[in-house]
Amino acid sequence: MSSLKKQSSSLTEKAGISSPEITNVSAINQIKNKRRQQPTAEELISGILSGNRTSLSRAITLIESTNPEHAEKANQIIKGCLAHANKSVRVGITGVPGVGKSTFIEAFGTYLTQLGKKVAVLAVDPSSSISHGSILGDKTRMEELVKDENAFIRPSASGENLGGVARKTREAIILCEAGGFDTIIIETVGVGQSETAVHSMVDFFLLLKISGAGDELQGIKRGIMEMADAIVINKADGDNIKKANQAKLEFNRALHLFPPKKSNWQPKVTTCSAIAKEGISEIWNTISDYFEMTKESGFFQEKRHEQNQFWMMETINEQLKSNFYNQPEIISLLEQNKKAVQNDEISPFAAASELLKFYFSKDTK
Ligand SMILES: Nc1nc2c(ncn2[C@@H]2O[C@H](COP(=O)(O)OP(=O)(O)O)[C@@H](O)[C@H]2O)c(=O)[nH]1
Ligand SMILES: [Mg+2]
Repeated sequence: MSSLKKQSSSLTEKAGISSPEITNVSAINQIKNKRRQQPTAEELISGILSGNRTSLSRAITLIESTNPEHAEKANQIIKGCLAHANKSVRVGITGVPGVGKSTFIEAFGTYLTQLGKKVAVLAVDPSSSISHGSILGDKTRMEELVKDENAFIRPSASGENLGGVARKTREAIILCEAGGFDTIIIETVGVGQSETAVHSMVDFFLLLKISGAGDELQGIKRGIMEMADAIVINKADGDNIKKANQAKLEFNRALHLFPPKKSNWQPKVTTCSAIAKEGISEIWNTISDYFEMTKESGFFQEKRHEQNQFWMMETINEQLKSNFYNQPEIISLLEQNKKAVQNDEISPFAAASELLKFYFSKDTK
């Protein structure tokens, strides 16, 4: 009787049908599973050290992330890898777009893996947020190297300023070295100050050129010539061979006019054809000679120590700057002061000093 009554009651008309959950249980489980799948910093470190590429890739992604939680984890991983880093040679390659960097790295990289080396290719390209990563777009030019199990190719960190991209590449070098890569190639396109950034993170700096219309030295930044440990004239094939050899003479002459380098190394000029894979072993021999000479003289280590000091200072400078410019009050005060300076209402120095005074008086984090 009572059960009958219950059934007919309007209050129980939905008996037997559970009310819908406000939250989607399966979605929650999916998220939980995903979280569980995210490897811990320790797991990534041991993965990297045992040569697992997925761990290496994931850790580099954490380095590149702008999420503060990821940054924390990335720092832990770098710390764990640091003791295992430093056992490599680092070669920087620069040259204007179209000179053949990607094609060269394909030929050079496969030559090195055939010698039994483990090669990691990274890039510093501050413009990559527009071009979607210099290496990524070029992976088609590195068909062999992409498939090579002794090579690791990573497109450049995108966006941000050069300082940020460069720092991330430097951190990625540490992880690659800990992952057993003994030859690190850093590619950069010759725009802005990216060569300087790359120069300060590599042991050997190679400038790729092609022979021009005769006036080889025109348009080439003096600073880059000074930084180069070798100049390689690419596309020395077919009708170009003669011109390439002429360019070689001209560059050689020009290089002799520069004061001697601190390393005492006399920069070399060679020709090659990245497409025909010619002249590649000569380039590696030159680089090897350089390493032999500078390791013996102590310059190799000295330069790395200097670079570490430089990067410490760079990181401090960069973070101070970004902290300053990202304060909401500073952003609006800066705008106001810019206008005031524009209208001659305040001197630029007084405006700057006002902003800084405000910044230092604030409890900033
Ligand atoms: N003839 C010739 N063409 C080359 C050589 N190396 C590269 N190239 C061509 O030059 C163009 C630009 O090469 P790429 O590697 O993409 O240059 P990047 O912009 O410096 O990376 C491509 O069409 C290549 O096929 C070479 O040694 N000889
Ligand atoms: Mg390229």
